[in-house]
Amino acid sequence: MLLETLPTVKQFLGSEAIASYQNAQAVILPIPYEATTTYRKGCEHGPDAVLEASDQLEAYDEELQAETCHSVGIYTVGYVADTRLNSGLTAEEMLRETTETVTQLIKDQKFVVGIGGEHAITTGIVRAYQQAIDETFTVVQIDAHGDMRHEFEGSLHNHACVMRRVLEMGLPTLPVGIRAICKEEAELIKAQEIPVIWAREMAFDPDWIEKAINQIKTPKVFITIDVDGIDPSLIPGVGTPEPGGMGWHETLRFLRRVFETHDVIGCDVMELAPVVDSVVSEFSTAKLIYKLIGYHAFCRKQ
Ligand SMILES: [Mn+2]
Repeated sequence: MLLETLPTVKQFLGSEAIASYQNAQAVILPIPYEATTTYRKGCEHGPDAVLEASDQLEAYDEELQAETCHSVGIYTVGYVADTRLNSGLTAEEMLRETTETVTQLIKDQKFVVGIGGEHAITTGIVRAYQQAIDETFTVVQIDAHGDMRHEFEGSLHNHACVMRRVLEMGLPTLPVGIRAICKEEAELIKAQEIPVIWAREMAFDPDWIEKAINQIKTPKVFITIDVDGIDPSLIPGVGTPEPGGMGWHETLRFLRRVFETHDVIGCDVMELAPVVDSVVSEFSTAKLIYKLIGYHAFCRKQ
């Protein structure tokens, strides 16, 4: 798919986004895809809510002491895998459309942040990186759930299966913040010795961040964030909320350390499902995305 054919959207940071596609180092890719949500629906409206909320962000980042958007240039491309318009397409077709678009963005040397949309679509993003890069990379997953079921409710592309598909691609993973899995996933974690950073352990271990960083064995990393990994008191607008999630500052500190120690090739931030009459979830998600772009710009391993 050619980028020019994608529908135009509201820009991340609104009028603050001053870069053209050509000049932007960071590109936001909104993916309003929702097909298999099992509990609370609405994540296809996540990207729009984040873009709307991003208008309220401060351009200046007090931690990084910079106006990230002016240093980097951020451009938001049009929607891909939009189930609001193309509900007839299969999951495979949606994944293919996503892979094609991300492949183009990688070719144009953009730092991509995908905004979901359902977590299932991450497979399409990761696939693009695997095809473009000839070395292996670790997929760091922030999530409440394992998402490692072989299939769920008859679908291999259910959001509860996304990390199983990633494992099948032969990529190592580091699941972080996990606090809900089924027996099948528990057995898989044991059998494949997947280095899970459990939410219950991080709550009592002040050294969890460095322990987690040491578990990443490849120089390159892709970060996938299911916003339900963060505590629902901070981001209640998710499909399947789980208590006992990651705190705001520990999430940011962990992410910053990943950027400082590894080469982050791309990111996505998935599963935001807006809550009526509350903007806290989408604003926090917008801020998280701005932090990812800021850490990539100012903290990355050279
Ligand atoms: Mn997930």
